[in-house]
Amino acid sequence: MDKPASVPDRFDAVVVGAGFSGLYMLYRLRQLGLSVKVFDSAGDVGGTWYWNRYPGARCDIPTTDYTYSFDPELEKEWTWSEKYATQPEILDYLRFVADRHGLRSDIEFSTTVTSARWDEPGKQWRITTGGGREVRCRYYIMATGCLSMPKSPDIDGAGRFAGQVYFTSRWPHEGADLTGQRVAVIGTGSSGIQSIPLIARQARQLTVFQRTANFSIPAHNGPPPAGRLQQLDGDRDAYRHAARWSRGGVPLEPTDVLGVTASEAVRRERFEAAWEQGELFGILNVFADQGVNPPSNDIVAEMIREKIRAAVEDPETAEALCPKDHYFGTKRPCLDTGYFETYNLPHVRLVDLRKQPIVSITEDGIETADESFGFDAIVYATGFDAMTGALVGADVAGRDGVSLREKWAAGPSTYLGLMTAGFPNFFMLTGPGSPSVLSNMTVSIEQHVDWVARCLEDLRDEGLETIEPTAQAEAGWDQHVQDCGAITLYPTANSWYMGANVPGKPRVFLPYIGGVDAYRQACDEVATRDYLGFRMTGPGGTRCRDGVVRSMQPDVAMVMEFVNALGLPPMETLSAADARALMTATAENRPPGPEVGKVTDGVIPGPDGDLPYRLYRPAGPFEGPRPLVVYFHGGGWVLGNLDSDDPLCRDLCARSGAVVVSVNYRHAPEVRFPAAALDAFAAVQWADANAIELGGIPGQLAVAGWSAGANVAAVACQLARDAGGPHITGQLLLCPAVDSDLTRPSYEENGDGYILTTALMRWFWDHYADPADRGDPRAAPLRGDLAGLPPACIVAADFDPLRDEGVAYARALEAAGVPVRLARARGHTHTSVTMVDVVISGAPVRAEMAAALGDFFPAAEPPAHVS
Ligand code: N01
Repeated sequence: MDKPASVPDRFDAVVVGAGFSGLYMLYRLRQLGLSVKVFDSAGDVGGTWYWNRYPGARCDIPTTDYTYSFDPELEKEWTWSEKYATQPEILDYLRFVADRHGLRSDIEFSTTVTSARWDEPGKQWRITTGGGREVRCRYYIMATGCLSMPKSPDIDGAGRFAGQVYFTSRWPHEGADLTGQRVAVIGTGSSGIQSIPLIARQARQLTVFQRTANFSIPAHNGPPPAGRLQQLDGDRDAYRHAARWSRGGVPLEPTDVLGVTASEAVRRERFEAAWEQGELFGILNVFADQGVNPPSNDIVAEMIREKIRAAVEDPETAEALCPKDHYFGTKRPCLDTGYFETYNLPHVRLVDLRKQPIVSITEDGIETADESFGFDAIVYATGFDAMTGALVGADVAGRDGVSLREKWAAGPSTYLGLMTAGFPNFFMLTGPGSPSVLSNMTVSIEQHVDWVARCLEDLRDEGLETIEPTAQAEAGWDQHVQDCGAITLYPTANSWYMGANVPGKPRVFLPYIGGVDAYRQACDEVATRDYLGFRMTGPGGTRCRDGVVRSMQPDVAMVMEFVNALGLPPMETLSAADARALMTATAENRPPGPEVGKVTDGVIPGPDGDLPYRLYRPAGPFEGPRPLVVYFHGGGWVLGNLDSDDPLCRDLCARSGAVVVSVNYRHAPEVRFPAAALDAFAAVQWADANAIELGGIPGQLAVAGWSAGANVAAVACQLARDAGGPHITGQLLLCPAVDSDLTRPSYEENGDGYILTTALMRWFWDHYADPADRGDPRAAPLRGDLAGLPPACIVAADFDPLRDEGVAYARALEAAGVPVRLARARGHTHTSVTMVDVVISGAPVRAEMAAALGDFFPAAEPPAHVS
């Protein structure tokens, strides 16, 4: 019997989009036995490949990789004709997949979803389509793609042009015949760069309006690479597995060659090989550090510019085509076929909008600041409101009626790029915060779809009805996504990755750059840890294991992984001499730290003989006196010397503009407590007495130290107060050891696996002080009288066993009336902040330390700039 028209259809799941992700989602949901409806405003399957039909449209990942892997039979039945297939061939492929699996019967084409509302009492979504029809579903899945919402042409007068107007992203299905016409192309991203050579073949006159010159490398298209086919034919499963666990979704051996240290010959060889290969991941992998280190990036960028200059005959045009305003890779590089050579054709002209901006589009052409151009056709290759445009444009409102647009007004916020709090049972495929556009999309799509399918299956098995991330888990993931971006050069560019191409869009790094492999691991971990960070509800109540899946800084995690893989013996199992040798050996190849003005070594008289010191004077024109910082190295009173903390001292000196005097103190077990503390106090007295000779400003003397060095610095402050001088203006304590009680929770939480272990801390104490002495404030300054001590800055690192005692010292100082700045080294370990130029995320912490020093010395000269 027919249902009355007023009763809405109900499905287990509604999917929006019938491109790569929507089709596979439908396939997987059907496998679970769920009822599904897919809506797409297009007339057929294909998603991005349905719309982007401009001449020259191809994928930019080799098509052998840009393909589904879920159906081994499909892989056998379909062969790609080219290394980079054309849009019609990719569209044919998707049609073939849809037919092969009979997917069309659950897809409604030419149907736009206009709104979606979460119905809390009904625990369902109410979806409205263009015709005003309502359907209901338990799960609402947006498979709307990352580059599907065209950016409106934000150019004055755009509506006035009387000639033909084309958008690369909405190219007419019947094609566009530009033969003999005067054509303008605006935009030189991938779409422009792919279409310009082909448009030039038809047009009588082609004028390209370029706002930003873009990096592009030749695709060297042709048959699929033989080597790749051999690998696939040899062991397809192994190849696909390697892709799933690679950084970008295409198997690739990451290089460890650093651009800055490689020889000229190696640089050239690696670059030329990547150039010849013509693959994005290859040219992004010339050097391990090109994505994070400007000088290394410049090497690759300059080599590409050389190629552009060689390809383009007119030097002025060549120079205008050379990208200079962004680091290579930070805007998506393009793959082209004859793009730069096109400008050698007599009827093709480049207009550099940086020199003559467009004033307006007129009825018959384009007016720039300098010229009026007449055209028959204008092609907009101006890009997309990427990653969020299609999602917020779809009018989705979650619990309490809050829309996604409202929630994301300051930038998207997601958990794993898959879901967002306040929107139960709402999934995004390749959403912001997932690797998506930085990866081979098909691999990322399959991973997302598989994760969602597994999640829905688990919910069903457990009798649960809804799932939604917690605020804590989501905030943690957002932070992790930004942390991963922040250690790269990507946020420096005005790219669509940053939302910078759309006027008014919040500037946020949108994709997850930690890698497909790391991302997959995080998603799997969340699921296996009982959906960590998700709240699930069902008739039996609510289930939630709240938490943050990744909170360590990504570069710290990489260092930890590297160190743990070395399999070094635990230090506490070594003799002091062997531990010292190991520490020296591991520091051998580290970067030296920033340049400073002058470094001099000397000795000072200690309580029992001379103590070596090293003085760092900042660079810069100012020759006059500077504030003075007496610094004490870390190493558990057993290890360390002037060299061990040299990069950190340089960094502190360069950032703060102070003279830093690093003093070596006597070490245990040769000389035990209280020698180190007494040496530190003596060093401070000496520095105060010799401030002028050291280039210091009398009366502007601070102490600083790391770990055990921070311990003796803190003790020196107490001894100075008790002795009535010298006057210390501030104490900067990085991850200080301030108590001998090793039972605080951080000793348990962070006791193993982060270099400084609880066992090693015990070993240090055993070497340094007898148990009977460990309550003495000169060993455990937390136990001393804290009144009247100098203002303090204490840095406590999240993954440090000593974290809680640092925090306790800050609280105790505060309680005693001492001004305290407690800085959290978020996501750091006991050692990572000191790893100058290795752990990039440590730089902001050290900047805060330098700022704290600046606060101790209000009259200090402005420091030399250190990034
Ligand atoms: O868009 P884009 P796209 N006045 O944003 C310019 C994927 N894709 O469609 O850089 C003047 O990259 C804009 O200038 P600027 C791929 O991921 C893949 O080309 O903002 N100019 C820029 O030059 C790609 O990255 C494939 O200063 C204006 C251009 O228009 C992504 O889609 C093929 C302007 C837009 O470039 C987007 O590529 C195609 C204005 N008002 C696309 N507004 C392959 O698989 C914008 N521009 C190969």
